[in-house]
Amino acid sequence: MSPPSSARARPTDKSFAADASIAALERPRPAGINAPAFGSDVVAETLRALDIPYIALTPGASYRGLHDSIVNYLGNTSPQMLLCVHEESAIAIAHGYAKVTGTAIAAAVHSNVGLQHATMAMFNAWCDRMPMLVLGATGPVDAPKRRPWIDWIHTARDQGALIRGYTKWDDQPSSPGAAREALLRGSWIANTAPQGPVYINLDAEMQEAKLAEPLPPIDAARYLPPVATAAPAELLSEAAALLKSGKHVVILAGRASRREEPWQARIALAEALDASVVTDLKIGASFPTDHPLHAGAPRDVTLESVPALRGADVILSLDWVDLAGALRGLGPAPSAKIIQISLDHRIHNGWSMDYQALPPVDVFISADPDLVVADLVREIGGGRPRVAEERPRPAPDREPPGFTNEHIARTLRQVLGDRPATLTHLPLSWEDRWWTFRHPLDFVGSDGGAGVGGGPGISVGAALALKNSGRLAVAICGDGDYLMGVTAIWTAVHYKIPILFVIANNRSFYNDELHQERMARMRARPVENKWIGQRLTDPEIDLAAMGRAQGAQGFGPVGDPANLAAALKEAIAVVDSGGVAVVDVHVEPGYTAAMTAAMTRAKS
Ligand SMILES: Cc1ncc(C[n+]2csc(CCOP(=O)(O)OP(=O)(O)O)c2C)c(N)n1
Ligand SMILES: [Mg+2]
Repeated sequence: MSPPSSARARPTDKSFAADASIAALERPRPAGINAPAFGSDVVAETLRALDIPYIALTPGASYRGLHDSIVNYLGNTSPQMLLCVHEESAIAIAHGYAKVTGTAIAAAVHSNVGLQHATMAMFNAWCDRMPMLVLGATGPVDAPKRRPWIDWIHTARDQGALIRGYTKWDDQPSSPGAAREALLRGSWIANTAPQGPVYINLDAEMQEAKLAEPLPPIDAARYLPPVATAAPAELLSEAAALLKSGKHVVILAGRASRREEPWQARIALAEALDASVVTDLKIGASFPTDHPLHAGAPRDVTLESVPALRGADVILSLDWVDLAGALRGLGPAPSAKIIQISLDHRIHNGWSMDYQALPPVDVFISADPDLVVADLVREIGGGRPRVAEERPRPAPDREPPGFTNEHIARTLRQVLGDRPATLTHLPLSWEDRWWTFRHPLDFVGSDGGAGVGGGPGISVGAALALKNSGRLAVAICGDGDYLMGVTAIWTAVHYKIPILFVIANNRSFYNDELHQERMARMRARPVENKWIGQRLTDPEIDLAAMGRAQGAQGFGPVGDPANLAAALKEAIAVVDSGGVAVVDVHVEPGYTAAMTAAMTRAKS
């Protein structure tokens, strides 16, 4: 069966099929069951009909029925369980997997408390527009059937209310037939652009009850109709004419899939228009950053960070995350004509304001830009093709002063050479000029919701999807981020998911030191107190040991840039042999001047 064709990865793409070496793990004794007998068997069977390879979970009695069905009815295959130490990891792993593949896997979380742990990670996935099928549980909803105390505290009248503001849809089906329908609908909604998490809450009694009679078989594919989101012809012509009339076109290359075809189409469009292209480190790579038309990838697009915007007469946003924010410096009535191609408005709601400020728009195309850009190129014609010459991004020869994240970038680049790698996460203070993206899988984007702690889990999920791809999965995490999500490492080690973690360890929640510095300056108070309540010292935490404690190989702390290359080489050898490596790098507390300036400008 296939998810809808508007889903961002082709469902027939078997390069993301379940991994054989993982499939060999945690094999149950065959239970010899070949027909569904309980409500939860129907749920499990539907997950299989949906072609979902994995279900990331932290266990809980509220879904013991489903747990049993996956192990003993399905044989822990299609989907296979990925045991996680924390629900936040389970969701983040599903998030990271979707970042690479464009399609949803499942996650299961225990009745209300598990979901409460899961919420921040679900918010991250929502803001990042990444699909996942989250299964929870409650009840028994019928009160007399509850066990004393525990079933009562873990039953909530409206559990979905916890996550309704940052999911596309939720449901609490009360029969196996309704549960099957809910899973089909949820998968269809989650995978249809704009994508996002859905939540399905399974009544414990419904899961555990015997099936009164078998459900009539259905062809699941017929319940997942493809949703066409291409542009109407007249709007396409209008946009093409406007773009052709532009003397200085700027393309804001926003949310996009990891597929190569739309990537090539964006290059063709930029070259046909001789347009400057801006990208965004908040989201995955969307344009080659060494292309002569690339104009920068700042996290915060302003006239200062992207001067090309000031001179633009036509601006094309391809689902840019914060279009109004990018245009803010041009005033409330920018003279440039604005074209927006996005479906995002379809899921804006009253709870979360991740929809950002309202941008002025002259031509609005309600479509998935991945499906429109090639049409635009055809409409515009060859135009003014321009051959992209190799232009290595500034890799300044001079050694940067001190020991900063820039050293991590430089040294990692040197050690990797031309080897394909995917950056699965980057720390907040990363600068776009430190790394070149030449392929959509070179970078999968940030956590989406700025929820610190997402980095490790998202990286493990991305690495799972990348296993056997020939790409090295590299997560570069801040120490705060690593510490909050560190137990995702156990899941990576346990399921033999190779990944390199490099920790930019400034022994601080340093981003917030900057905020305290700013407060002190604004209030004329002592700036030197900014570290209090921020520094993670006395004792310093041994981050490599936290990796080792979970079966990873730990390196460092590396306190001298001269020793970094050797540590990275050893760590990569571990990953090449199928392992997980953590390199703790003691960078100095402090951001580069450019980063500090960008942050203070943004907050002023
Ligand atoms: C869950 C959560 N808690 C707190 C914050 C506020 N916050 C933003 S950045 C940051 C510091 C992150 O520390 P680290 O990962 O070490 O990166 P650094 O700032 O040191 O570069 C914090 C605490 C947040 N965004 N998310
Ligand atoms: Mg830090």
